[in-house]
Amino acid sequence: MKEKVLLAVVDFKVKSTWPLEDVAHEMTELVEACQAEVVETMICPAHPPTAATLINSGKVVEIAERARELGADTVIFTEELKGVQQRNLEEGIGIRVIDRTQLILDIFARRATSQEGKLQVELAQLEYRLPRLVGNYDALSRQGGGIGTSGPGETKLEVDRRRISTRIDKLKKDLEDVTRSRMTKRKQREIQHIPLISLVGYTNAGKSTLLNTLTDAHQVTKDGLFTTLDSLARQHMMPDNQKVVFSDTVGFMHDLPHKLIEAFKATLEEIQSADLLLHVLDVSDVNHKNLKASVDAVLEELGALKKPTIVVLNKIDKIEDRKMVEIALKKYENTVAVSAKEGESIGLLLQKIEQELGVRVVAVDVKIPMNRMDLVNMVHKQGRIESIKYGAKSIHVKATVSHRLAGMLSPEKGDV
Ligand SMILES: Nc1nc2c(ncn2[C@@H]2O[C@H](COP(=O)(O)OP(=O)(O)OP(=O)(O)O)[C@@H](O)[C@H]2O)c(=O)[nH]1
Ligand SMILES: [Mg+2]
Repeated sequence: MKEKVLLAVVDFKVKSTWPLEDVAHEMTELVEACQAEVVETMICPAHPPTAATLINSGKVVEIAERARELGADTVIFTEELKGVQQRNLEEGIGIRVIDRTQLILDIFARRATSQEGKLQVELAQLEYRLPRLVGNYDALSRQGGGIGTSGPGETKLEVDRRRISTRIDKLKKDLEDVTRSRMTKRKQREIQHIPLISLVGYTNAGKSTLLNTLTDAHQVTKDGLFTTLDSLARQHMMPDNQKVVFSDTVGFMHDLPHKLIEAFKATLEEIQSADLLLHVLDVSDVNHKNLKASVDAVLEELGALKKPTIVVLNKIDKIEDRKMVEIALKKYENTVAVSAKEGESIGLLLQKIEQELGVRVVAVDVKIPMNRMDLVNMVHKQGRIESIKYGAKSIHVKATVSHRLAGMLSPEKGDV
């Protein structure tokens, strides 16, 4: 049976770019990503917010009654709760209470498959829990599964602060090792001068679908939040014979928990070292302006907002009135409108990528001395070989390569 969730939408009564209905809708999708169902949504005033329970005490009683009537298992708050607030609410309502951050961390814990992903999620979960381990923090048993219980688990919840801190230090060290090996791979790519193009965007925008359409990757795509957690990079030969690497990574969301971004820094470094970003935006979502602003905020935090970027307006097949696409195209800078799913306008996107990279390739017909096998290897790695003939003294190569490599192959032409 599905876990029953009562959603407590906290209303600070301040004007926000994210209306409460949108917040509630997105939270419902997050709950569904945990295979649970929202049985009731309650707007809970918090003006002013209270230190003890965040929301008004009368509302706490109301939630408790409603939760009992509906047989709810968990109450999820749309705003972050302090340790003491969470504890008081659990006491007042009588069932488990978690907040949005815990919900997102839980989804990540369920989805993480790589060693790096698991380390990152555990780190974020422990860092979230550490300041909340005060007094009788485990008043309600967290046994028996359900949202908020995936990940480090019961025994770790009961260990004291010191042991959690030790574990955090260990996780950080392990992550450093993983990051180091990632850096080595990146260095190799840099030596080979293969441009890196990172796909970024709100979760569910269609990043993985686009990667699959652009390359022969088989990334899992799904209508739901946070399908991809681990980065995947794929080499691809552009129509102008320039080799590039496309990389797909975890999606963003508005108000993504800071600790989570911190913990995922290693994965997100792919974005920081990219030569070009493809910001994939679901333009069929009426809310696309907010979605873009939220992604930009995370990019800013990563120091990647100023990178060369193409805004890829995706899912245009879902828009009946093509005038809307025209309007959106004018709204943002450097845009292309595509359908990653139907393959529409992908050629246009590739052209734009080539323009942005500005690296044009040239055809070469050269004889490379026998003692310069290193150059032949570079042609193999970076360019496309049309023909190769091994002579007695030299190797006759016909290939298409970057300007830079062409200059190295025939230095007398000085084509650098
Ligand atoms: N109609 C339509 N649906 C699309 C298009 N591109 C992606 N989708 C659908 O949107 C959903 C999400 O696609 P994904 O590629 O998994 O999205 P993502 O950005 O990788 O999502 P996360 O990994 O969760 O961040 C899937 O159901 C896709 O089939 C498109 O161009 N048109
Ligand atoms: Mg994905």
